[in-house]
Amino acid sequence: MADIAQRFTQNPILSPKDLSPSRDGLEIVCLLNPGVFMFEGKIWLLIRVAERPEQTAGIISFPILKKHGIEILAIEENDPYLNATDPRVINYKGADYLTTLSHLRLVCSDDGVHFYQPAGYPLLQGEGEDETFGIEDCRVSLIDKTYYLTFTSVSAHGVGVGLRTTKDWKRFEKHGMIIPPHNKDCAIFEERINGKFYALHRPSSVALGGNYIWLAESPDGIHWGKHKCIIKTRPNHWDSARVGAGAAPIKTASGWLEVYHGANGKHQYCLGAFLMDLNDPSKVLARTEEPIMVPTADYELHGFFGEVVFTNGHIVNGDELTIYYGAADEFVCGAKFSIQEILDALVFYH
Ligand code: MAN
Repeated sequence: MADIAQRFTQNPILSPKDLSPSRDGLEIVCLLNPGVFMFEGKIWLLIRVAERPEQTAGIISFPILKKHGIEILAIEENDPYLNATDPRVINYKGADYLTTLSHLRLVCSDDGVHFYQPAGYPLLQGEGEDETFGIEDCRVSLIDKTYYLTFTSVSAHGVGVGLRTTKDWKRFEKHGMIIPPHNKDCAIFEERINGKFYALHRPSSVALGGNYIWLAESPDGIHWGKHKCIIKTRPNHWDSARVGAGAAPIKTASGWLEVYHGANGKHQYCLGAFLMDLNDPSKVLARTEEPIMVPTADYELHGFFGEVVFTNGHIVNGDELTIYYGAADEFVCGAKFSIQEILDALVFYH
């Protein structure tokens, strides 16, 4: 299937070997799904770095964050109580764990292609009992000179949305879990609409319902209510199993444009787009039928978890949209789109 993405020729722009593990004894297995923002004239990525202990033959080991540091759990590969068929998650004696522990790391760049880790900025790590399995896939929204970081907080309690805010990327204010499990893919609009904050988020409902995109309102960007389901999965489509928002919506003359991910039953992750009313984003005006980006390059097809393109960060410059994305859950890549071309691909509801 063809798509309308113009991939960077330099892809992947960051691979696990390009950064150092956060501590001795760990290895970086994946770099993926960066939040993206401008700060002090540079382009910054807040990358999800997924680590695990260096593995020894016949044993699966993985880290968990505890109050006093990291604890390593080790299970024999042929233990009858172990189910390790998914490279991302394991089940042991009925409980789920992640095979890797993710933290968030800052890198910056002058040209948007070559990134380095600047000195003097902290790593963002999971903290407290709701983040013992790490923090992931951060969206960064800039509102009134404050950066809002919405990320996935993972623990044995479940998967929810955490919020931290910062102005200088050195000092952070923690607001705890703003949307409880099961929820992820939360992106806050970068402008208030009629005085209110808005955010997209993705609860998962196991019985009735599914993995749909919802919209929420807030008076302060911290407390959220008036939840409304706005985008559902579509049977027999590329987005039949799950959908989730990417970064903050892009304001265009026709409406708020959101690039989102959709997966099918075979866990193939593609990107599509939808358009919301400028004045009332709970009104969805249009949506793409076909994906705008499909995993096709070798680094998208083969990696830690193949056939994945997943974005939660971008830079807008006039008509040019540069998305940064996780490829095959292992590499950080970039691609450019024409915003007009995405708008032209939308199918209006009426
Ligand atoms: C899914 C995948 C993993 C992620 C967990 C928890 O299994 O997206 O990469 O670690 O959810 O968020």
